[in-house]
Amino acid sequence: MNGRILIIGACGQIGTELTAALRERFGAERVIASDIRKGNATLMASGPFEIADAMDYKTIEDIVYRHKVDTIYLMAAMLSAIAERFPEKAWNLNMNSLFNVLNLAKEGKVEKVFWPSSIAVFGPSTPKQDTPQQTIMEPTTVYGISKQTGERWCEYYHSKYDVDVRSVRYPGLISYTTEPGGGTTDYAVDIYHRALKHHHYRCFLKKDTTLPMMYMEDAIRATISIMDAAPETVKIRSSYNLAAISFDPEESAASIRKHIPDFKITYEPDFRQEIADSWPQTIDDTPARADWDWKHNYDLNDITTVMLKNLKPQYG
Ligand code: AKB
Repeated sequence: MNGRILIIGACGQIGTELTAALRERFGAERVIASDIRKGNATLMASGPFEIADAMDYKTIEDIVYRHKVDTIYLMAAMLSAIAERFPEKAWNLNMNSLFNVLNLAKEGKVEKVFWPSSIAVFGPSTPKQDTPQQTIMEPTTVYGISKQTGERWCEYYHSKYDVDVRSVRYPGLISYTTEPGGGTTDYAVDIYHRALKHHHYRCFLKKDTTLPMMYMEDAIRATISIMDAAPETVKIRSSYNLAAISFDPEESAASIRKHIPDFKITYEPDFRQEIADSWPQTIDDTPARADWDWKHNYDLNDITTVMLKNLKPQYG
């Protein structure tokens, strides 16, 4: 990599930590953060930042030229729960931003692209346990439909135009730096904030709703690893299954009780239950482990320990 990196959607849950990790590795000046609005103070102070709408091709192209960008991470997206409220907006954002970046690569203006997919590409007819890389995919959410379509376009641009695009299907991601924004797996982060603040969490999913999850540090490592991998080792150009652990809200609460014994969880499922019920419970990520050596480090108890330790100062 000789040019600079552009992160679109740098102020979101993944983008914030990805920006920090890439700046640490390549130097602040080589990593351009951009988003539709400013991010947290640490991110804003850490290096170059551009306000940009991911759907505006001209603005993105201009940033690419001005900063001599050769690699783009497109992290802007509308997640599953919010997308159900704004289907058309979600479709436009999730698809147009992807086309902008794929077209920049097709025209030779950037060399490499990362685009995130999700376990949301699967649907109720997909096998729920050890969901394979290739299987039935009939997503029933707007977000899932946009991610599945995006995967097809990534593969198409790779095979027809030789675009070097790489992607993983993220599970629910757990982090303390930036809160998640509008997903179905958000409970797995909210629960730590509420546990510290109120010793009680009212969960919007049922207690036995098992979903695939991952600690953010693992997710960032996976993202950077697939981008580092030699092109011939990245054999899947739609998107790779990526797994770490799976748990339900009861198991999450039990791990918190090891630190906060009087913590209570109650259940009031809402519309997000139907989304969660349509997704896999466990994921088989053998191709990612075989092709570019992926492995996770954090299990549920490790995540709980690190989340509570780092969030505690916020709640006194
Ligand atoms: C969501 O819940 O929408 C996301 C995802 C699994 O992609 N966290």
